Amino acid sequence: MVDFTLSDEQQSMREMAHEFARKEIRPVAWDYDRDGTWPREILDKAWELGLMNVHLPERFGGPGLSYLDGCLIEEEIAWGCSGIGTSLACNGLATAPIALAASESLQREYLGRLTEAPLLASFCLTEPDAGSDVAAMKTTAVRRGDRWVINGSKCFITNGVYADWYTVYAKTDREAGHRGISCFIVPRDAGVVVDKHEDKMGQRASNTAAISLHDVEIPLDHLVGEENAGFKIAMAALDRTRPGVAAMGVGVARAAMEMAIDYARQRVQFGVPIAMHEAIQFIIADMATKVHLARLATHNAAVLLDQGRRNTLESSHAKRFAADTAMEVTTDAVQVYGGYGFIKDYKVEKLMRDAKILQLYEGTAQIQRLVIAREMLLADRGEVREPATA
Ligand code: COS
Repeated sequence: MVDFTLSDEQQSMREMAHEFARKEIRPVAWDYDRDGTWPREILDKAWELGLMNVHLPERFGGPGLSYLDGCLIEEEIAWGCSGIGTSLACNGLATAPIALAASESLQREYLGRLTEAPLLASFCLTEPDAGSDVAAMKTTAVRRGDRWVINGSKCFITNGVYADWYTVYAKTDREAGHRGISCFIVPRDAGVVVDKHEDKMGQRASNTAAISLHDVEIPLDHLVGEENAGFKIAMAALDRTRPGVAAMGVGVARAAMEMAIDYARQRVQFGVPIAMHEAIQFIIADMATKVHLARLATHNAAVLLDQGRRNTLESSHAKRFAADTAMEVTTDAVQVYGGYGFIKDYKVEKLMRDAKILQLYEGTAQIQRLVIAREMLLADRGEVREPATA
């Protein structure tokens, strides 16, 4: 059965997230953007309200919300500010591999920590020479006695400066390509070095760092899942988090569309509000359709996860379409503002800068297309692929 009605609980959760975005995030979002400062106070409040770590199971103190619930929250938070949204959502990416594959005792210790205090964790996959090509990573983990010894550098690490622990991928078999990668939990105090805080174009309230590990020793039991199974753990984790990124794209696009509509109603040219001109109406109509479809694709990808079904294709559909939508709608919103859209006082330009990263992180727009093409061309070779529906 296809039913797009939200339950009463989901509606109140969405309203709560929206109120938080409206009262706590929007009023300060442009200050954080200008200064590139860290929204610690907002994160602490969000943690208190249960807007972080939303998928962590109840047995570890989390709220155990569904993926669809998470998307409802992430859309609202990103409507307030996607930079702050990324800061809030990052624990979800770091913990997804742990929830998927780690031992019960690792889960209890490290997932539990995040529900006991407003701590952060980071997902460390990308390296200077291994972005889209994950299998090309150079970080190594070598077994020495009762320890793993890890060496390497990771870049573009969200919350990297502040994380309490890191989900780190490293080569445990250098000759085996993607089959030689393993996943580990590395506590910050094991010796993780923060090399650089990045100064970014957009989402400036999120923290992005380059980190390195020099002979960092961790216990043998800090291996997540099987040795050499890290690549698939990473891919499966991204299947679970990409709908959340898509939801953020919907939130950013919706915010830009609302601003464009408000502006079009009050800006007068040729004797009437520009909203009366068909040229502007068509732009608004396209924005509305894209936001609507991006949300449907996002919810579809999330609901499949909630049903325990594989969503690789739908996750990439949602992430690619919502991120592209955010970029297109924010760019068009600046266009509706005309020259004023290019001026920082008018605020809409921040959304255009923020949207760009959505097409880059958690798999670029091109990687999503590559996944979609492979799923369509290879996954069900010779078979008619039944469309997965919510
Ligand atoms: N779930 C489970 N397993 C998966 C999977 C998924 N979603 N996607 C791929 N796999 C498996 C494949 O089935 C294959 O298994 P076998 O070894 O048994 O054959 C293995 O993983 C390798 O898959 P593939 O051949 O497709 O790997 P590639 O090296 O060609 O890489 C892409 C595939 C490009 C899709 C992958 O590297 C990727 O997603 N890159 C982007 C990374 C990213 O998002 N970075 C952002 C970091 S977070 S900001």
